[in-house]
Formats: sequence, C-alpha cells, structure tokens
Amino acid sequence: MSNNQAVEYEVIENIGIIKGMNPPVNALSYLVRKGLVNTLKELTNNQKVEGIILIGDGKTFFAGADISEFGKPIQEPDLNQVINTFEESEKPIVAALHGTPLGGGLELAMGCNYRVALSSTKLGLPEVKLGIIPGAGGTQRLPRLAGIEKALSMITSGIPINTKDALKSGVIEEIYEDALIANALNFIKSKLHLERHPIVSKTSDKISNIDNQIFEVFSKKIEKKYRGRKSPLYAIEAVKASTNLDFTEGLKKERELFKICHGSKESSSLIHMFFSERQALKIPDIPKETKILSINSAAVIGCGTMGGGIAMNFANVGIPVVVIENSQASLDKGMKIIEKNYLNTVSKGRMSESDFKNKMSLIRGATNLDSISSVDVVVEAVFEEMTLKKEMFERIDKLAKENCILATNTSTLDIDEIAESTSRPAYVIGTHFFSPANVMKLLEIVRGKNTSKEVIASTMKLAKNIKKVPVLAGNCDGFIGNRMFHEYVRQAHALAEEGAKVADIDRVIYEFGWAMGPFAVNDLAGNDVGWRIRKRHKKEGKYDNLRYTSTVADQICELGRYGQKTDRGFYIYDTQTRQKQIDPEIDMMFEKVAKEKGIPRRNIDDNEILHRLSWALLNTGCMILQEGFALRASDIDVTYAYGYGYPHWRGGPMQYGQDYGLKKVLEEIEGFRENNPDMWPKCSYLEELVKENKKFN
Ligand code: 3H9
Repeated sequence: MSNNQAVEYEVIENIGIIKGMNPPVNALSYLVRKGLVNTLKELTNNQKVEGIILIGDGKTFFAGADISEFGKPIQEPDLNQVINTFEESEKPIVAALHGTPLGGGLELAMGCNYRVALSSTKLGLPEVKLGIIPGAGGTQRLPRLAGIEKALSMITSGIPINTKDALKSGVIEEIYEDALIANALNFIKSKLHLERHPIVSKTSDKISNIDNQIFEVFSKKIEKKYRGRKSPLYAIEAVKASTNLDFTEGLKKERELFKICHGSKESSSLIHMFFSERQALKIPDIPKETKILSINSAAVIGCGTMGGGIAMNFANVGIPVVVIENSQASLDKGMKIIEKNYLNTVSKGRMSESDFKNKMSLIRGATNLDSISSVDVVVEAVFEEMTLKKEMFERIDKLAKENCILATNTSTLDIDEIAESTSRPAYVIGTHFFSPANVMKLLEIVRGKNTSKEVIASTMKLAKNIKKVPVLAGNCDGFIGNRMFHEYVRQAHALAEEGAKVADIDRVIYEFGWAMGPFAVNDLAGNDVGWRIRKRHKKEGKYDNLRYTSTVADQICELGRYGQKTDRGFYIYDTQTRQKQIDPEIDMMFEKVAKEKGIPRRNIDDNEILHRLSWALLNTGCMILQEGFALRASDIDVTYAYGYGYPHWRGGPMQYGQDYGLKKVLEEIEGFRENNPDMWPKCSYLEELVKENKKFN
C-alpha cells in the first residue's frame, strides 16, 4: 500500500513495514519526512499492527538529511519532529539497516527502539565533513548508545563504522548476512511480548560520571587535522552537553550549535565541494548510455615513484596489474618500494597481513613490453620527456590489444602529439596522477582532440573504481592544475623579489589553510621538475618576454638545491627529521635579483600576499574556462582541493573568489596589473561575469 511517492508501507501479519522510496540514497527530504510521520500515524491506528519495521528501499537506508535543502526554509515536519514521533510511538519499531545509514538516517534509526543490520552496512555521522554537526539528536543519542569515546570518535572523524564495531559498541543489536526483512520480522516479533521497549533518550548509564578531560584530549587530538575549522570543535561541545545537561536541554544546545555551523562559510564551502565532486563526473557531450569498456587487467610502464604508486591503485581494488621496467635492477627497486609502502600500512594496523599478501600477489613485475598484450588499460608512467613518451607509444601501439585504453601519465605534455605516434589516437588519453599516486585522490583526465567518448567515459569510470576523484581537463600546457600552479608560483616569486620573505609567503598560505606554502611545496616535489619545464618553455619560446622568470628558482637548481631530496632548496632540511629551517641566503638571493632587474623593494603585508596568490589562481582559472579547457569553475575547485592541498573548507580557489565578490577581485587584479602587466593577463570572461553581475556556471 502506498502512502506518498517517497514513503510506502505494507502490513505483513501483525507487523507494519515502512519503506523509504527516495532514490538514489533515500535522503530525508520534505516528502520523505512528511511520508514517515503520516505512515506511522496510519500504522498506529491500524489495530492489526503490533510492531513496526523501518527500512529503506533500493541501495540504502536513509543516508541523511537532504543536503540540497540546506539554506532553504525548512518545511515541517523537520527531522527532529519526525524522530520524536518515532521515539514516542506506542508500538515498538526496529530500524532495519543496509547500505549507508548516515547523518540524519542514523539519527532516525537511533530514535527507534531497536536497530538490526545487514553485515555490509556502514553507519556514521559524517556531518563534520559538511561543516555542520549532527542536528537531529545525534550528539545526544549516540553517546547514550555507544559511550562518549566512541561517539566523539565517530562524530569528529565523520568516518562510518562497520557492523561488527556497531554491534560491539551497542549501536545495533543484530547482524544478518541476508534476508533483512525476514530477519527483522522475526526480530520484532520476538520483542512484542515485552512490556517496555528501550528508548535511547531515556538512558543515561553510558554518559554518567564522565571525566571532562576526555573532551580536552579529543580537542587536542583533532587540532592538526581540522586546522582552521570550527564544526569539529562545536561537535565536541555538543557531545559534552549530553553529559552535563538533561536530554531536552542537550538537544537545545545541539540545535544552537548546529544553527551556527549551518550558516557558516565553512559549511557552504564544504557542501559546494560535496556537490562539485559529483558534478565533475558529468560530461555534457558524453551521454549516460555511452558504452563503458570493461577493465579487468592493467599494465603500468615504469616502476618509479609514480608508476609504483599507480600500480598500487589497481591492486587495491583487486585489478591485476603488471608493472614493467627496462631492467631487472630497476624493477626490483620499484617492487621493493611498493612492498615497503604496503608494509608501512600493515605496521600501522590499517592492513592485515593476508590483505597485504593478496595485494602483492596482484602486482606482477616484468621487463618485457610484450606483457601488455592482453591487458585492458596501459598507463605509461615513464620520464616526463616528449621524445621518450612518443617512442614508448609507438611500441605500445604495436603490442596492445584492440580496444585497450592507452593512457599517459603526464603533468604537462601535449596529449595530441603523443597520440599521433599511434595508429589509434581515439584510444589515447591523459591520466595525470598526483604524487604520491597511491595516496592523492585527484586524477586529472585529459582528453585529446581525437579521444573517443567511450574512452573518456570508461576512464572516468575507472578513476571512480580505483577510488580517485576524477576531473576532465582539456589539452593545454599544464592542463588545469599545473597551468594554474605555474602562475601561482610565479606570483610567489614576484612577491619575494618585491620584498616579501619566503617564509612569510609560505606562512600566509599555510595559515589560510593550505597544506603547505608554495616554496615548501616546490621543495617537496623537487625544484628540478619546474626547472625542466621552464627549460622546455624556453626552448619553445614560451613566456620569453616576461619580467618575472623565476630567476632564483633557476639559480638554486644550478646550485643543486633541488629541495628535500638534496636537503636543501628554498629551506634547509635536517637529514634525519626533515625539519625545515629558514635560510636567509635565499631572501638575499631574491634581493640581489630584484636589484639586477630594477625592481623596487617594499614591505608587503599578509593581505596582499594572500590576495595576489589567490587571484593569480582565479585569473588563470578564468582563462582556462574561457578557452574551454575546464568544463566548470567547480571542477577547478575540485582539482585544487584534491590535488594541491587547497583547504576544502574554503571551497576551492574559484568559490573563494566568488564568495569574496568577483567585482572586488577584478578591481584588485586591475590594481595589481598596473605594477605587473605581464602577470595579470586580461580575462574577458571574468570581466563579463562582473559586468553582468553573474556568478560562475
Ligand atoms: C545530515 O544528515 C544533517 C542532520 O544531522 C541534521 C539535519 C537537521 N542529500 O555519492 P553518490 C546525491 S547531513 C542530497 O554519487 P554513492 C548525490 O549528490 C547529511 N543528495 O552515491 C548524487 O546525486 P547525483 C549526512 C544526496 O553510492 C546521488 O545522491 N549524510 C545526498 O557513491 C548519488 O550520490 C551525508 O553526508 C544527500 N544527503 O555514495 C551522506 N547524498 O547523482 C552524503 C547523496 O545527481 N552522501 N546525494 O550526482 C554520501 O556520502 C554518499 O552519497 C553515499 C552514497 C555514501 C550515501
């Protein structure tokens, strides 16, 4: 029987079953909330019904509040009202969980008398990932069910737990391998004889006599991870309220803190990031029904730092992969590094010994290119040098089977030129992995002019399968990420030449929330990488007339100061601890170069440092959009958050500028342009947006 489109119910013998019908994830949108309350009322009035099962149709139990409703006026009943109605039900209710009961979904389940689950279920309160805190009783009910420590850990990390853990912590009462409804029916029937059923909000044994120190310990523990962020701290405060206020007052406190978070930039930025990441998967000219090539085996050519990391991605999801090197010695060295990386994870307790063995067994080494002949995808990860890559693709073309995707891992090189060295450019695509490739989430996928839609769609799908966040880029020098980064680094050097200290530039960027400042990043990645690219640019006659040409960056490379790997770069590094130390000599080098170039030196404040670096990214991002090398501004934000250590909670470089006000951004850029015309190319796309008072996309 149907109640409304979003919630249905049926009665089997003496049990009513309420079913959420809101695909794809049963988000608790207005119609669902209304449907839940109405359905419960009907089942309460139905004399035949003695107990109730709450379940979600499709792939999951309710995966949380409907995030797309955030920021709009809430239509009643709100989620707290729904949960109260369920908690006050005179007939016992069991929440039968599967998929991902997250956020408001888990909060609703905790408002039921019992919870049972399929073994594959993942339960969690991920609200901090959206810059909010659980706002429908999660901070008050979870501590009562699972204890303070578990609640703090789940709520501040946002990471879902598995059912074994949930059972042990008291969040659920039973686990089933299959037949969820049949098992839930038996479960609730076995409880009908009881006079009273547990109500989470009425219990208090797990929240009594708590030493307040635990909250300080947790605040300290998360300080580094959530640098600059507020919601995780508010979450701790809300959980603390569960121990020193009664349930109703605790809920009020939670509401108050939820509202503060809900209206924050932190939250709007993280929600922007959530939807942007999913939007990036949608390619307007590639229909949903495009054929996807199945990928069951892979080859990676080159087992250096990148190749090894790339191979691990395949093994991690059970795809057998052959890694190929040109000598046994290089292969052995590469395989040893892969093994060491996995063993590191084992030693941290994040991987079992058998899992390690299983992953290693999926990675096979070879020194002969013939090994690629049967695989579904080849990722070439040899040295970043065009002649070498072209030679390699000529050989790959001769050996790879029909329909094999031929991917090149490059950060800047022309995909079309590489594709031309094969007889099948439609199958050639760029896959720009970020180092360390087994850790970094971003995968910049670069379409050449001849890459087929099938190959693009299949590579996007593959990226998701290997747990990457893919962004599609066009084939321009540096694609999206590095083309922008190049301008950002150039700007950092200009600032240093004009008088800002290297350490101050890095400090401002770090304090803004980036993982590292531009100079520290270059030291980590290796200053020789950019040096090589600049030499290539020079050879190609690019950027010849520019006043700022990263002179000091070239000079330190000439001195062999490649960065962390040589213990010296823009900083000096302790060989053992990797601790960095400021080297005044570097600032003196910038001063000397400024003198030679006739650049006047002055004091530059933090605000100018931040804005020049931020708008250098934004202006270049706008150029990339104007030229069609990125599909949307939000794709650029995803690129920066997942590949460059940009703080997610600032929304990405484009969103940050938009929040600041594009008109003000443009005015500042025009001011900077007066001093440095060649650093601030005019971008008509940005100018038009401002003129027409429009936003990105
Ligand atoms: C909350 O509950 C607050 C409460 O404490 C208090 C309230 C008062 N809402 O990720 P997918 C869309 S906060 C709206 O590709 P998967 C998503 O945009 C919420 N839409 O699937 C996508 O749309 P499209 C706490 C949502 O299988 C489609 O569903 N909950 C929501 O890879 C498929 O998503 C969360 O934070 C939503 N809540 O992963 C859970 N969730 O197809 C957030 C998804 O148009 N969600 N969509 O691009 C997730 O983590 C994953 O989506 C999930 C499924 C693991 C559930």
